[in-house]
Amino acid sequence: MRSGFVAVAGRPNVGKSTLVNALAGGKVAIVSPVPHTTRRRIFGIANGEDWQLVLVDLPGFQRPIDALTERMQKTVDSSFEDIDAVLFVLSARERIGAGDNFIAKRVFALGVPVVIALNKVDRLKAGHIASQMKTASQLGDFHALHPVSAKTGDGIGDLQQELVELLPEGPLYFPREQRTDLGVEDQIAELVREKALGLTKEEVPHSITVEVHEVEEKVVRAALLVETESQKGILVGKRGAMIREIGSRARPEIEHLLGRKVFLQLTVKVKPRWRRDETTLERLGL
Ligand SMILES: Nc1nc2c(ncn2[C@@H]2O[C@H](COP(=O)(O)OP(=O)(O)OP(=O)(O)O)[C@@H](O)[C@H]2O)c(=O)[nH]1
Ligand SMILES: [Mg+2]
Repeated sequence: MRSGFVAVAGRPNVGKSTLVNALAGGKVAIVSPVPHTTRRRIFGIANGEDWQLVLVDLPGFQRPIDALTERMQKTVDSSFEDIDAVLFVLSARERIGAGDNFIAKRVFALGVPVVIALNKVDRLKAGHIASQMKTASQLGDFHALHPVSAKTGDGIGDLQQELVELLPEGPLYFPREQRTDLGVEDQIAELVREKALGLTKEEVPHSITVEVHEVEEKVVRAALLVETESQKGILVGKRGAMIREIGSRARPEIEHLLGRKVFLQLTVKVKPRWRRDETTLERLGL
């Protein structure tokens, strides 16, 4: 039996969570077009006949600006301990530059194999992919470099196999049927947040957090917290249209997760400066 942990590092928005979902063979982490979507460490667990690969999805590397982002970056830093390999994710659609170099310095100094995934190669010209691969290969002494598309699944099988081959002998860390370490309430909170992120823009997505209050047989109650009255107005929408839309997008996925039909009751509350409030962040598990 081979098993182990692979930390997923990279700049915000390069597709780390999408890649973790693709490698884990199902949705464990939420995804959105907004950078800084992932706020906490989430395990995505993939199983084979004689292996278990635990992908450690992380927030993107960033310069902290408040208590929340400080905690996010600390999560990243502390997750590089006790891992067997790093999956360093780059976006083929962006210039590989200073941000990636900064991360490269960190991950190549860890003393574990680094596999580079050049993501988002879908619909890119072969010449462009080749030149991005060349730039990526200069980031450090990598173990392997895989051009992939987390979105279409292109190259994911090969990448998974590569990571599995790097795993040491080890035990089954999680039961085979478990795909993530996140509890059900946290998974529900994340799904609601994902739908809210997809429907808002500018500063609003960053000001949203979700608290699940109750998961009953037939009802799930959750609150979306924002920082200002005007953000609350946006999330509620005209005659409640926005919050209804968030609910109708989140409910099917929550039902899929729970394996039963539920009524999803969402409310919106203002909690000024929650991103700077350590007590609230602690309570939210961030
Ligand atoms: N075209 C294309 N888009 C992708 C691919 N992978 C991810 N995306 C998109 O890129 C955006 C960011 O994806 P995420 O998976 O949330 O990125 P992330 O690196 O986890 O972002 P943070 O958690 O904010 O650091 C989303 O809009 C995804 O749909 C890909 O292979 N191809
Ligand atoms: Mg993410």
